[in-house]
Amino acid sequence: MALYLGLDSSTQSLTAVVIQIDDDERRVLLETSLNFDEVLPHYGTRNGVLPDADPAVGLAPPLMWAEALDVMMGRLADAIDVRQVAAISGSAQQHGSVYLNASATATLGSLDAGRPLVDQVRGAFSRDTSPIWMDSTTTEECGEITASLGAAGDVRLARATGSRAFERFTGPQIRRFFKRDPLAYEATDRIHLVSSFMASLLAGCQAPLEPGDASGMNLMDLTTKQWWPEAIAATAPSLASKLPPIVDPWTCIGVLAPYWQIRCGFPAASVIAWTGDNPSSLVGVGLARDGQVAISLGTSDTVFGPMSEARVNDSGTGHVFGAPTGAYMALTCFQNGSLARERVRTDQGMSWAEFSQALASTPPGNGGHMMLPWFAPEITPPIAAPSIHRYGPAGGGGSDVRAVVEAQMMSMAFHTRWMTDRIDVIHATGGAAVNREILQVMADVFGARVLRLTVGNSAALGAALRAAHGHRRTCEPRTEWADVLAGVAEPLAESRVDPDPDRQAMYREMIPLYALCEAHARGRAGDPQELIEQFSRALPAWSHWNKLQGER
Ligand code: ADP
Ligand code: XUL
Repeated sequence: MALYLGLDSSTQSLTAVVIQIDDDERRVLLETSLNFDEVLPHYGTRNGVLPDADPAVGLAPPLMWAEALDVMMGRLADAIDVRQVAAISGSAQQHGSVYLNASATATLGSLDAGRPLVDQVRGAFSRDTSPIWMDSTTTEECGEITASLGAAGDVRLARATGSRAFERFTGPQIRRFFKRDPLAYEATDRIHLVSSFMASLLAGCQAPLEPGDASGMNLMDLTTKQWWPEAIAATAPSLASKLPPIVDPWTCIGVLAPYWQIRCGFPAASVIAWTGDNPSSLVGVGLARDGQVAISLGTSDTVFGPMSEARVNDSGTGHVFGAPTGAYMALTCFQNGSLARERVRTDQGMSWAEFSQALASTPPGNGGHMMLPWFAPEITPPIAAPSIHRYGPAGGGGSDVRAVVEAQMMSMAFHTRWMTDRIDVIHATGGAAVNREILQVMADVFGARVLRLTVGNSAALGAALRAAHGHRRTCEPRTEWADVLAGVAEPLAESRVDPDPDRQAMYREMIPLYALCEAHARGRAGDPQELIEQFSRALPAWSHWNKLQGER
């Protein structure tokens, strides 16, 4: 029996998925999660992040991720026969960086199975916090990096690296660290992403990066899949010597360190390079062709899909990353995802069941009540400070629930038009994908069929599949991705939600209005109030939608 372990170190939790892939049996054997706030409360995080009075700051303790790994590997040893694990890979929240000092290489190479991991790695950091993807403090550094790339530096950066400078991307974060604490920067021997840091702990050596996660740094040349010297020079001094090498995504970077073998009973399993959670999810949701996208409704919401060729978006929203298959993927990230839905739910004192009920009992179009739910700074569109804007008739209660979900779906549809000419199928994943009423709004707004994945954590499943793929490739270099995915990463047929043609037609008219509200809120267009009033007067009554539903 060959088992493959995938780990996903996300913002709020560490998840493990174990799959069995034999010639006659393919199945998910185990899926388990460990919530940082609950299991490791001594780090004082809230939703996995260190509380800070400034909403633009997003920091987390990397030691917490190391301790979570120690706890999880112990739990796995209790739950399954870990001696059967042939290979391990993983994924992590993208962009976050971990700063190690010169003692780290020796520490990683001599981990003592008799002592907890955290006690041994505590002294290996040159900075004890990691800026993560929720941090938006680097607007100034983004400007500096862009400016030093010359005229049209933003377009040059986007074309070379797949993204213009984004606050959460690692390059601008590294520059800020270098500016604010030059001594600690100098004492930094290696800058890891969360993914390569976790891989280093498993393999007991300094792990490399692969193009999927490295393309989230504003530092990698998308074509050569190696560091882009101009971006490196524009970011911080001596940076090239501090960055890990970039290897193919299926590279076996070593075997599991003796620490894990002795402490938890694992064999010398292959460790396959880790990647970012979004590239990992691409295989975890089984996406293969253009026209298919996945929408992950996690802490943030992300829309992503495969791309055979890197088609960079000059308008500045969205990113092109490397994909685990060796090709590319497009992605657009919306920070106010579950965070905003939860905020509205809590403000209304509702359970998730009541939230769903509120969606089911409010009319599509919400009588013209629209909300721009930027409870936290937003990535798409870029909004620096939290702000809530309302348009149309006053809301409250169930109307606020519909307003937040409709706004999120319309924003996603509007800002991802560059990614593909046509979307016919959406694979939904992430914590909120269990909510059928949310998926119905998604189907209606995008005018596409929505299917939910069997395994909740597509990033961890993707990691397990990448472990299987990388391991098989070492014996059979021509291993096809389709052979690895078959029978494991497939959506639930009964989860299918189809768009309603009348609602779809209504949203087709409403999306441009939503875009006008957004432009107005950003000071780029006049007040759309009158147009919204016209639109709401033409909206059919709730009884009309109910009747249609009854007839179908
Ligand atoms: P991440 O991987 O970013 O840590 P998850 O994908 O695990 O996040 O999603 C967690 C989120 O899912 C929670 O913050 C919660 O808001 C949301 N969630 C859980 N259950 C429901 C539900 N029934 N309806 C809508 N959202 C839900
Ligand atoms: C993607 C992004 C987020 C994180 C969440 O660019 O910032 O999706 O990867 O973990």
